[in-house]
Amino acid sequence: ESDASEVEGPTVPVYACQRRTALPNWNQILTDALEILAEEAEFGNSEGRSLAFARAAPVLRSIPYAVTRFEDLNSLPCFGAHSRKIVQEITEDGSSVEVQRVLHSERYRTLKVFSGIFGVGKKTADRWYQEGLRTLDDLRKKEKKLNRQQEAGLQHYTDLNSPVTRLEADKIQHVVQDAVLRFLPGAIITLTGGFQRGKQSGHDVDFLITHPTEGKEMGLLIKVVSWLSSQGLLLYHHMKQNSYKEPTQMSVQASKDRLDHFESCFSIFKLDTPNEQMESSSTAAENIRNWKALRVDLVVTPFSQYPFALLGWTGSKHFERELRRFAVHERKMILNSHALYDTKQNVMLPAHSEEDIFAHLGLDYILPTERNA
Ligand code: 8DG
Ligand code: MN
Ligand code: MN
Repeated sequence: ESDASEVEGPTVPVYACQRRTALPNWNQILTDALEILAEEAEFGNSEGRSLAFARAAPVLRSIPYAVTRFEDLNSLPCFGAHSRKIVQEITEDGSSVEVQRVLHSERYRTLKVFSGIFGVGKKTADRWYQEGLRTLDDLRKKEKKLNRQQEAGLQHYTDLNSPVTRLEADKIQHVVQDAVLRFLPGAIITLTGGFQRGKQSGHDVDFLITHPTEGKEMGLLIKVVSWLSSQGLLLYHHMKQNSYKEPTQMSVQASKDRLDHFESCFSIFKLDTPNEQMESSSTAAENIRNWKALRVDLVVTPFSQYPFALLGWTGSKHFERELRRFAVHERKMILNSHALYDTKQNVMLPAHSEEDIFAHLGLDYILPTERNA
């Protein structure tokens, strides 16, 4: 009989797309800490440093137990000296000096607020910080030149930074479904992103729209968006044309392209929130706002690209990044939200389902609810 302490659990694979990462997260305190450092490094443009933390945290998300001792890390991949030290600090002292320093730093806090504005990326946030701006009021007062998207982001900042619930996502789905089917009966509308992974809340609602007859989806989105707009349901939107050219071959660059080329609409919906509480006190009912601003992404895909789009938009972001990295380095294949290409045989690999894509890659199928890396 072997000693219990020598019994090793199954080894954790290196790539996140080889792991099943279900909710809940047993190591939230540790993953929060590592993700704060990853974000701080990203703010500082230290891509390598950021990736090291960003790869360590999901390992802890994937294991179904809490790491309570630094030694527990010995059997886990993707942990460099720095990430190990953070875990050691937290398991031994309850918190990490470095993480606390970041959390309290003016720069991190400011960049966090600014990059939380819809339409403001890390570069812009940093530029504003360098210019001495610190708060949302600074942005409003200084009458900073904001573009239309940032203007809307600032205006709806509070709503857009409060989590979208599953119930709200379902309500939006009904609205979108109704609008799409009005113009294209037989269309398929799929809720993707975090909600597809089983999350109970998210920062936006993501939809893929397609039709089994390829070509029928063309021209649909503009009609849908115009109609939604005419109903007063959109507080903001911008559209992107389809810019995809079906390639005969793909380069590694195609898998590094973070943005895809589908026709899409990035919007802020106005969702009615009828006041469900009873007429309570005498406070003026007119002062109670009965709507909420919500971020919604609508993406239209030709049916033949739908499985790739679904895999790409279901996320998580880290899971996607790892799928593409695995494809290139382990299989010499190029994956993006449109297609999969085998560089050894020089062929595009078609797929009818997400399962087909995992099979092409020689990976076990991972359910959407297990992609919370
Ligand atoms: P959350 O909204 O619940 O917070 O999380 P999420 O649903 O996982 O994140 P997301 O920011 O809404 O992104 C959903 C997935 O969409 C994510 O894996 C990245 C993927 N995605 C693409 N193409 C594009 C694109 O062109 N723009 C954006 N923003 N996301 C894209 O596949
Ligand atoms: Mn989302
Ligand atoms: Mn989104």
